[in-house]
Amino acid sequence: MEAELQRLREGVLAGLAGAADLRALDEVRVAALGKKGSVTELVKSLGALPPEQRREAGQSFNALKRELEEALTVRKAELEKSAVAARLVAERIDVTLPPRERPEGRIHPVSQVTDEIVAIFADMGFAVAEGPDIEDDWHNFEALNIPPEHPARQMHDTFYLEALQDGAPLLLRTHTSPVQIRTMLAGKPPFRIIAPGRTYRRDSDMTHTPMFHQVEGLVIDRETHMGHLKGCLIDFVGAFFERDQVPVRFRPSYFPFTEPSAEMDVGCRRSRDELLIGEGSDWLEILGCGMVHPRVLQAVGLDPDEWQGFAFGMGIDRVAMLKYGIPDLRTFFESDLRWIRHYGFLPLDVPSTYAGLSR
Ligand code: 2NM
Repeated sequence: MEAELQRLREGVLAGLAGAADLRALDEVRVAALGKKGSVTELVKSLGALPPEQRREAGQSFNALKRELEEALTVRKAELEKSAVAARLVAERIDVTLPPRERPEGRIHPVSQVTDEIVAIFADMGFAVAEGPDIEDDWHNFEALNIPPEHPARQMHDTFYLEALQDGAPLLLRTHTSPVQIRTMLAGKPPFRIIAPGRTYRRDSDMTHTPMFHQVEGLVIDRETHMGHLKGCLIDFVGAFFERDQVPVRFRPSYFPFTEPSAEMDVGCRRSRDELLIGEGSDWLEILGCGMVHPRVLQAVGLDPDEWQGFAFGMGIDRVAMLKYGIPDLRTFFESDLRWIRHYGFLPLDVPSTYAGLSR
């Protein structure tokens, strides 16, 4: 009996020592201490011994079992340690190596221009806010002073979903303004945010795609006025088109959510087949803006006698086309590799206002 125990012990200890990795170790564990393992079977055989031998044998079996379990724990820790060491060697990265000379991937102009716009407004102290693409009527329309019968609802050509919420259909947001609504509801003024993202309208032709990208901005404070709006947006177009004295003009306009409202044009020159922005005697509409309507402030629980501010919105796809001379909007979403190789940006051309937006 004693000899048998000794053989078993040495066999298992040799197995543990010889296990080259955690998997092999586990096999040794199962073969010895598992449900049908050699040690387990030995313990089961105790019952067959005469009662006077059982006690002593039981003690030595248990001692063996404990010893083997302990040896297993020690070996497991060793193997885990060397597994980590092996991984550290195998996955070693030399971060001082230069990047690939010719990276294959390209950044889509929409992503690049979004990053440019974010960089410019981040410099002015704006934070980026986000919200869901699927919205409800209240956040997309009602809170923005667009009641059910308002003509702007047709203007917006909304995609309604079959899913209902409180009996009313959910919808795809027609602008990113609901993000501003959610931000104002969730926080405390002052606010200074921009909301870039996907928006959706039932519209499809040369210059419209059913999904497009917008960025909207919002500033709410106690004394924010139209002068701040103008200064902010004039600085923006100068930074965006990378020119010092971009001619601009503000034309009166109408939006349900702002009063007064305006559209901003930038000076441009149209030659044969080129569009030059930032000089010239023609005008190009670039964005919509205005002072946030008191009813919008009331809808989010702000007192219009205490808080006021401005908002603006612009189409990212459209300004991307203008800045980078891309003629057809629909090509943006065709996933054409030749197109992205031509109009796309290198991953390391990260826009920043200090390095030069597009260099
Ligand atoms: C525009 C033009 C003018 C706008 C207003 C708001 C909000 F939520 F504060 F009321 N967000 N965005 C706004 C104002 C958007 O897009 C052409």
